[in-house]
Amino acid sequence: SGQSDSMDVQTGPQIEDDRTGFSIETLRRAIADNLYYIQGKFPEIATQYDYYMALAYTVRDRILHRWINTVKTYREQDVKVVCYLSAEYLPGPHLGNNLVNLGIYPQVEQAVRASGLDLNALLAEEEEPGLGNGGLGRLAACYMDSLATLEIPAIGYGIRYEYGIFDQEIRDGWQVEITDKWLRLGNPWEIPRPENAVDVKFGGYTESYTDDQGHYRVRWVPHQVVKGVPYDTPISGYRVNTTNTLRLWKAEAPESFDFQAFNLGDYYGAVDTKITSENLTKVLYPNDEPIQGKQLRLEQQYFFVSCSLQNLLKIHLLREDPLETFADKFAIQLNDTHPAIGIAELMRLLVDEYLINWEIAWDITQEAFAFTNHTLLPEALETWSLELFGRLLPRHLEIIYEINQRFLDQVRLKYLGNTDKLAQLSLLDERRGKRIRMAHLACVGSHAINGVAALHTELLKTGVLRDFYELWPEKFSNKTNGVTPRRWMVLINPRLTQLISRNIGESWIKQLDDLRQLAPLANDPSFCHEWRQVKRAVKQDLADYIQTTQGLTINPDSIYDVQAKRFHEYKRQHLNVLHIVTLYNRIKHNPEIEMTPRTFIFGGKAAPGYRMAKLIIKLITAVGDAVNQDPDVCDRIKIVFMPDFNVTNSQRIYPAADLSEQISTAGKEASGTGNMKFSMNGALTIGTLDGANIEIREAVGAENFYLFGLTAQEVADLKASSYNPRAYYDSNAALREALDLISSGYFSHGDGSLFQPLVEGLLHHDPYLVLADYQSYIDCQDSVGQAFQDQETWTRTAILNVARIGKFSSDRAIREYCQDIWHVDPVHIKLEEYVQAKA
Ligand code: NBG
Repeated sequence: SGQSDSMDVQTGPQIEDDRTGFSIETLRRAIADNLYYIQGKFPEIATQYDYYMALAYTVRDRILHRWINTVKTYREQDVKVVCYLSAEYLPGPHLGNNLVNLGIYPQVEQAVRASGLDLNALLAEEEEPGLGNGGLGRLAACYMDSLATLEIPAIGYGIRYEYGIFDQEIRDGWQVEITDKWLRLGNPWEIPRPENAVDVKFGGYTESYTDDQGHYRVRWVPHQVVKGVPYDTPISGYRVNTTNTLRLWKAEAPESFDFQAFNLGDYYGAVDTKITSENLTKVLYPNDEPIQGKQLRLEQQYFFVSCSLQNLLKIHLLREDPLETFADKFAIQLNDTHPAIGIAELMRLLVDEYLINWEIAWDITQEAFAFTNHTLLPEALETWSLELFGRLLPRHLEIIYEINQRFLDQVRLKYLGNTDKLAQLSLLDERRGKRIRMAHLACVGSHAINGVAALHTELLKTGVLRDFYELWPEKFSNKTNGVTPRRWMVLINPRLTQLISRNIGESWIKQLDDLRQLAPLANDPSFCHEWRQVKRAVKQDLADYIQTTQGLTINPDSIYDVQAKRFHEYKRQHLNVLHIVTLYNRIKHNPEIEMTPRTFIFGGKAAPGYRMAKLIIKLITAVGDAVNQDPDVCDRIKIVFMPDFNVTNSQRIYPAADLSEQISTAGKEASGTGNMKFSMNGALTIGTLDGANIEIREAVGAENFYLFGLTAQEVADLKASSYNPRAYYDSNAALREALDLISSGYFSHGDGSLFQPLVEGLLHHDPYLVLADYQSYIDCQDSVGQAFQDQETWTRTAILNVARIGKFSSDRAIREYCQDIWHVDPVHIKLEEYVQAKA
């Protein structure tokens, strides 16, 4: 049986149920049944996708059993539940992950083989839900995994976008965006719950009235109502029965709301309403920064937050708990400011709909909410114009005014006569055409505020949120990000997982600190040898994949030097390119030069409207076209751009990397999480003192980390002292030569203008200090190249990186949130047998 650890089914003499059994024969039969009864196909005409669906339903049945028991237990035991509010989730493909968590990978592999099929081929059929842009959405997914694994009652709330993040194709070296129709072939992992639909209001006006008891009340008369329908996806924990819920809301037209009166005799008008309503959750905004002034975006945010809070209140009242205890039963986490409108919405629901008085409602709200900030970039701090906001959410605008007035009264008392403080702290930015500051709303309405890495939290306290820190230092804490080792090691790197587990057992999968037991093995030659064989095999896999998908041959013995993340100037993919061009120039000057062969691998999407990011992609592919074909290079440099970086594709990349590029301008990357995934899989990091890099370096040891570049303080100082990038160009011959080669049109068929915006931008502005860090980066890369020659030392260093990476498990992060912010405890789920449950 696949159950172990705390997955205790009460066993006894029992015939395996077709929908819960784990034996190979039962699984094989279940797949065949589902092919027939769910897909409506027989083997002669079934496609691989049909078999994938049949298998997915087979696995879902086994999860359902656990899911139902989990929901039942939470209801019966009246437990405190974590509610994670996030506009984005990037869970990645579910099937493989569920096999790992259920502990039935080997059985399923055999059952699939017994059906004449190949499990890897079926896994490849799954279309991942790309419901996020990058780190923030993926973090939410890692946290959902850890919550379930730690047996913490939790619901993730979000939006069921019909089109997720676009698929990226590269044509003529440029990024092209293709719509992501991920639901086209159905989604076996979700269950719609139309019976739990809720109504969400938009627009209109407010009016006051006096209720029966003579109280002053406000009523919101909306212009439009949209129905939110929840779609639930089970989130299984690793080797536990706990299966939590990811509840994503889809917008539909309501059946009621004057639909008939409105559209009497107007059939087309009625259909129109349906279309406009459904537009709301049609598409994810593909930007990693807020979109200024897009009404639909604000509608999306309010829509999913209102649905979720209404749902929570319903659950609470169903349990017959008084509203005053709401915050004892729910901890609501705001994943960045996108759901911050929830603070005003909970106030509205409590005050207007449930008639609670303001002070009590405010206590409940502050106690329930906590806020995580994910960025330091000032342009990423979300604000909404009063005009737009008031038009869409007239009642919330009033509530925000009220919150602000009461808040500023407090501030006034503390800072007598200091009008600057009032202006700085206010929820309203009076300068730039009157805007609502969502981060301020989140801070005022939450009892806890956190950053996502130590440096980031410090910079919040001294930078963007400094006034709030001065006011309420006790609200602030740091929660360094983490990632789940189930997906990011066990699932994607079975070879490494087996090597580790054979030597130190399996406990590390749930207690990542146990990887420490690997440290002594770094001095064991035969272990090191096996480690190298594993790495070599994984690198060969990636080489094969690149060969088949792109027809490009890469050398598995070269350094796989990888930068995979969203394209943004602060992440400095162009600094990486300057290194490549510098190496290329060295070869052109001296074709005989000794050089450790490198394969530069890039992956990542650029926001469709971010011209500079897209130009950097073009530069990479252009340099690749020239260098990969140049006979002088003799395979010492290869450049690969892997299109469509998403969870699925990333899973091939992390395990194969030797070198992880984490080269953002210090003080700009809040944390980074890719940095953790690379290290866990035995890559060494070349990085700046930014985000979680700092803590990774502390954990693995400075001697096992390639550090370069300015510190956050030095960056700030240099920018304050009128930074002159041109001076670096003038004084550094190699840098000048690299930039000149790009400007000359060498990589653009003689067109000297193509990359001018990039080169000119660097020479005259260089806001992210690429030129200032250039030499330090080149020197550091030279020592990487040297070090790779000594494979024994390199391997030892890689092993030590993995042995010391335990802190960066999302389990550790979630434990900290549970203790310091949410005050929730694990709830053990026991399985009732289905046969009994039915009776
Ligand atoms: C991103 C940061 C990353 C961080 C993730 C997860 C946003 C707004 N922020 O550095 O850029 O790792 O959040 O915290 O997407």
